[in-house]
Amino acid sequence: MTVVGLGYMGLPTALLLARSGITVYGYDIDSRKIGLLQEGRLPFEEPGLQDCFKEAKQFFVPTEQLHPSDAFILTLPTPITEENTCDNSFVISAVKAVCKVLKDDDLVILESTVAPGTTMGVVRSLLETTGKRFSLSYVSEKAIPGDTISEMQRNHRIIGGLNIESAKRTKALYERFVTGAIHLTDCTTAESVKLIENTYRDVNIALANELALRLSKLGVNVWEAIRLANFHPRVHLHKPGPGVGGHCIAVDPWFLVSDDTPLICQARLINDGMPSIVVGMIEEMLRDAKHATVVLLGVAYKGNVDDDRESPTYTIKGLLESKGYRVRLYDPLMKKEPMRSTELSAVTKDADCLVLVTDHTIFKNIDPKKITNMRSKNLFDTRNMTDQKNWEHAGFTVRVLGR
Ligand code: SAJ
Repeated sequence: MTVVGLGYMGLPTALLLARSGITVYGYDIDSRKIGLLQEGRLPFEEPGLQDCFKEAKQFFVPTEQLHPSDAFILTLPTPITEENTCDNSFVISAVKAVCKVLKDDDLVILESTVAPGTTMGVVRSLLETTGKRFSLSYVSEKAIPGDTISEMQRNHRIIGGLNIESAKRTKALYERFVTGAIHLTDCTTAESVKLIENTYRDVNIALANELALRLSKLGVNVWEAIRLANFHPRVHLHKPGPGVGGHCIAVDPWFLVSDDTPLICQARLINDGMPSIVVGMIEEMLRDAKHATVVLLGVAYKGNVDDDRESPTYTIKGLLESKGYRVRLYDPLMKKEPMRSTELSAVTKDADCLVLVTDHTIFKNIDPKKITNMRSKNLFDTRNMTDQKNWEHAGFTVRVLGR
């Protein structure tokens, strides 16, 4: 079989399948990536991926050539267009490439996140142009960056089939490495489920953000209020923050947005508006500091990962710079140089404000007493992670989002 597109989801899927003992061709148009894999090196890091790569070695064949196969799993990116719709162009070129090698009775599985109806519409019609008999399914991935390998195996999977035979064939393939329950449905329902999952999270975070802004004006600590509300057995509120980043939650809800989804649209706008609100709060803190230098703690879009896709940090940086602030970034978890080896003391020198943007656990361990070289000591914590009293004892003026 072949996995088409060896990204954050495609590569782990290919390796898990190969590790189960079937030959898996890993096809990608990026020759640098294929070159690295052929040399035995991974193009990115993810806990457990290296071990999986070693264990899959015998059965995993990275290739720049799309070979005839019995089954194809398509894990291509589906970026968002300027009009906030789903850009299917990578999926379409991959399906066209598959059409060239398709044989009767092959199975084609789409894993990319798409607007409901894409598998039964775009993908099916392209495959039909070949005149071959085929099975077709949609399976969404649900793994979270930072725990991909383990979540890919243990999470429930929803398989949507063109017909029951397609769904059953797909189930048999995924059962080789999935230990979670597998549920069968139709393609469009399966596509929708993927979008619902991330939309649920986006709307929930938007509610938490709105509550943070409202309740803090009433003198309520929203973090404490949410913690207490979550003791109710049927309430599970998420946390406020500086904005929603990553390539999923900040993007997927748009694929559902239409004239009749004002709530989903508004949630996106609330979350996308958070960086600007954070910048307004930083400006209030720095009212008296001319030509202030702001240090953003954390570049990753969320805690304890080294992934900066759609990170709110960059939006906050751009907004601050457009207002004349100097901005420095600090994130020891990022692999990129010079970020990786920058010392905290180098970025705090003569700075006026630290802004905790990413909830990396290591930021909890920063000792404020050791920060002695700032021009003025201000801390704005967007994640409610720091011990406010401890920082105040060290001479900092502290403000926390939602308090
Ligand atoms: N965030 C908040 N408040 C919260 C939780 C998260 O502000 O209470 C922010 C984070 O800081 C981050 C963003 O939201 O910037 C998204 O982070 P995340 O951990 O919620 O989600 P992702 O994008 O890393 O992964 C999600 C997951 N989806 C769900 O949990 C429903 C993952 O399972 C999916 O596989 C992934 O999207 C995807 O590929 O769709």
